[in-house]
Amino acid sequence: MTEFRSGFVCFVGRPNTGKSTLTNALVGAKVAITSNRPQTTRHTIRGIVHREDFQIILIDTPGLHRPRTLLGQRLNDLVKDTYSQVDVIGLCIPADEKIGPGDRWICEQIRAVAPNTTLVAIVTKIDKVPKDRVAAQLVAVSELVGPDVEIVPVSATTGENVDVLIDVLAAQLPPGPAFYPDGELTDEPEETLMAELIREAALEGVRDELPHSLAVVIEEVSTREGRDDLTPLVTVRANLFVERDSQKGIVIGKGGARLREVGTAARTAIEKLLGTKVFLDLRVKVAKNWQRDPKQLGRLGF
Ligand SMILES: Nc1nc2c(ncn2[C@@H]2O[C@H](COP(=O)(O)OP(=O)(O)OP(=O)(O)O)[C@@H](O)[C@H]2O)c(=O)[nH]1
Ligand SMILES: [Mg+2]
Repeated sequence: MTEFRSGFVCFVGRPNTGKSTLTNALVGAKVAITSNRPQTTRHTIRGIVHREDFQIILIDTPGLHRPRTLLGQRLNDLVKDTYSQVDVIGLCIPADEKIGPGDRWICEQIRAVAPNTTLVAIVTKIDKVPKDRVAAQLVAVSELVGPDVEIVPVSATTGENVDVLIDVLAAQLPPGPAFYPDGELTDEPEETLMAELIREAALEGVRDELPHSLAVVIEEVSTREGRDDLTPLVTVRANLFVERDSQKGIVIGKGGARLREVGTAARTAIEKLLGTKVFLDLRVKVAKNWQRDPKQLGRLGF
């Protein structure tokens, strides 16, 4: 019989490199929201991969970048804290973008903060480019991380090589017992998942600086009997914060049209999560410049 292995793996990389999509693909369920806007992930999220002879606790982290706000600074600190607490660091680099100063900077940070932690390089989004470009990226990444680091090309969207990546990561884990009971896929509280699903819906289609300005806080969740007395109806009240009055108008849209769309998309996602009918009451509020204000950051959970 093989000895059971367990341990922690964190995914790091520039914003938008596919860390959260990959986390979901490995877990086999949506535990992290994703979007094509950079800085979608704002807290570390645990996703758990269960197999007969190992358990991987994946830690999805916010993308690393040069911080421009207090929020950015806090997110960077959070990621650096995680480096030292894991068995393996998975450095994510997309197949369809040139390696840049951002990747080199992250690599240096990893080496400085966690010199003894196993590094695995992951070339993400390989479905987006032809095979020869994947091969060229593998060479470029190998020059970045050095010859001793294993490199795995993967596509979270098509699932190509996802199993290979799981095995490579599992092979690096120490012997040990499972940390989470069978079937538990994340440690995210339900309220956090709900807030994130609302933010994901709100991110869809907004541009420029607005994605950074969005924050969601769940105010109330209550359950009561539905009209037919069989299906419970969950009421979720949530506030969607923006930083300026002008942004409020954009989020609400003409005659409330955009907010209704966001509400419908979020409600559908929350219903799927909870497995019940949901009444979602969404309000848009202004929290002036919350990204730069320590007090407001605290209130919003950062
Ligand atoms: N074609 C393709 N697109 C992908 C793949 N993985 C991620 N994407 C897309 O890339 C974008 C960013 O994905 P995320 O998973 O949110 O990226 P992230 O690294 O978590 O981003 P931050 O949380 O902002 O740091 C989304 O639009 C995804 O749909 C992939 O394997 N193939
Ligand atoms: Mg993410």
